[in-house]
Order: sequence, then C-alpha cells, then structure tokens
Amino acid sequence: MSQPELIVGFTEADADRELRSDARAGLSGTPKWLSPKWFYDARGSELFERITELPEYYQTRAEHRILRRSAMEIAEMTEVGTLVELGSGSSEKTRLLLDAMRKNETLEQFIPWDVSESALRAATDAIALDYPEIRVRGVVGDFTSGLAGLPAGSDRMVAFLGGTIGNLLPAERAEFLDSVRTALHPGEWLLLGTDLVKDSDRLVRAYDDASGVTAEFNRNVLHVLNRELGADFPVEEFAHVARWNAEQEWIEIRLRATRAMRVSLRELGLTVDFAEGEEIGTEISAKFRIERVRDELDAAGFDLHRWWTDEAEDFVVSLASV
Ligand code: AVJ
Repeated sequence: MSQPELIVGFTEADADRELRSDARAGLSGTPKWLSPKWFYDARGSELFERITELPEYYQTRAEHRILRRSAMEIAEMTEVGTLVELGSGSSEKTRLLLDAMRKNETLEQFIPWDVSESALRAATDAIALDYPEIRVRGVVGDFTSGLAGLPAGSDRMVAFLGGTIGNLLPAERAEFLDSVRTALHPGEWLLLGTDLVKDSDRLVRAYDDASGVTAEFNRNVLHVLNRELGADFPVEEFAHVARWNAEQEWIEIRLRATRAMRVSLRELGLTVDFAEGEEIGTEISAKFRIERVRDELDAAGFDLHRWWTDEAEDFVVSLASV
C-alpha cells in the first residue's frame, strides 16, 4: 500500500484566525450570526454522526439508498480517473462510488478535501488501506472559498454530497458552483447531493429531534467559543430553535438566549449583550426542487445529465458536466 499524501492548505492557525474574525463580526452585528462551520470540532463531528442515525433525520439514509442504486451507472457514464470529494468527513458513503469505479477499472486517484485535518487523516488512512490500488491524496482546505489548488487532471469528478451545499446562501452557492465549474475542464463532472422541499413538519422534526441530539449539536458551537476564545456563554441557557422559512425554502437553526445576559469573549476583548429571547443564527439548510437544482447548475455553466431520487423523493443526487 502506498502511504496517503496530505496537502495542507489550511492550518490550525488559519482556522483560529478565521474563527476570531467570524465570531467578532457575527456577534457584533444584528441579527447575530455564527457560521455552521464552527459546529465541527471533535464533539460536534461526533454529534453530527449521531444525527445521521436519528429516526427523524432521513437525509443520510436516503442518499445512501440512492447511491447504492446508482453508483454503477454513475461509474459507467463518467469513467473518471480522479474522484474529488468535498467536505468528505469520514468518506463513508464515498465507498459506494469507489467500489463501483473500482469495478469499472478507470479510477486512479481519490482526493478527499476537508477543513478538518484530523477527520481527513482518519479517512485517507482507512481508504488507502482498503483501496490499495488507488492513489489517495487528501487536501486540507476550505473549499467554499474556491478550488484553487485542486490537483490537475483531465478526467475528474467532484462529488459534493450530503446536502451540505444547502448551508450556503443563494449568492454564495452561485459563487461556489462557479468556482467549481472554473476549476474543471470540459467533459469533467460534478456529482451533487441536495435535500428536497417536503412537508414542513417533517423538515422541522429532522432539525429538532425528540432526543435532543440536534439541540446539543447546535449548542456545541458555544462550547467551541468558550474553549477557543475564552468566552463565558452559559451554554445551557440557550434554547435550540429550528424553523422552516417557507419563503426562502430553507430551515433556519438558531440559539435563543432564555434571559438577558452579557457574555464576554476574553481573547477578543469583546463583550456582547443579549436581550431576553434574542437569537443567534447558526445555520441555514436550504431545501431544493429539482428545477432549482437544474437552474442553478445551468446558471453556473453545467449541464445536468441525470438525477436520481429515493422512493419517497426526499433527496436527489444530480450528475452534471462542464
Ligand atoms: C451536514 C449541512 C448537511 O444541513 O442537514 C444537521 C447539518 N444541521 N442537523 C444539514 C445539520 C443540523 C447538515 N449538513
């Protein structure tokens, strides 16, 4: 087995600098806002893994079913030599694609790309062990700010699964899709997973589960600020809020201060006042209709070739090319 390579384009120090500037900007303005990317320290990543197993959180299972059914077809249609996976995390579902591409004997390298160096190391080691004939090169980086540094190639597929594109606002999505299209050559591919608009009660339950795991996941961002920035958020005094925004067709996750309070962020020399009931936005998770997926891909210069949904039409995986 060849040793997996790791290209570090984003260090702990970069992450720290970005957390500081995000926290300062997000907590000084109105309404208050913290980016969902700060959920994912070790505990946050573990809580997210637990979310994927909740009865209410259908997305991961739906996407898995879709890929189980379509992976061979995807491999045959695209015959790529390089698979790039953005936000790869544990790369579990990617194995379905790797297995199909291996059967097809075209795949030469796998490039998982993630901001978390620790998650990436674990994933690259595991994949390199199980797929010894594939070259594994991990990239540590924040792909939302562009794909500059994407290893060159001419027969690549970028996979962005899990519905994570829903965390971006429409303008950010357009910019992101444009940067992916710019990084790719004609004939190369994008495989995109998006959650679909559905009954709002089901959506809200998926983000406000009965056992409270999502609430813990949401509050975890305050633990991150307490630890990394010497803040003194009384974490348990923030309530988890999940709301369906019918106009924008996205779920909004927030943390609501249950009393008036003043919080200090020692490392930033910043104090932040909260009114009772004041909320911090921590995430949007946009839900799509297939026409919108097509329109946004089209606007970014992609051609949608095929898409697959699960039986309940909860989720869609789309295959597009430049
Ligand atoms: C990892 C961004 C796809 O939006 O459903 C799960 C994160 N937040 N529960 C999502 C999440 C609350 C998740 N993504």
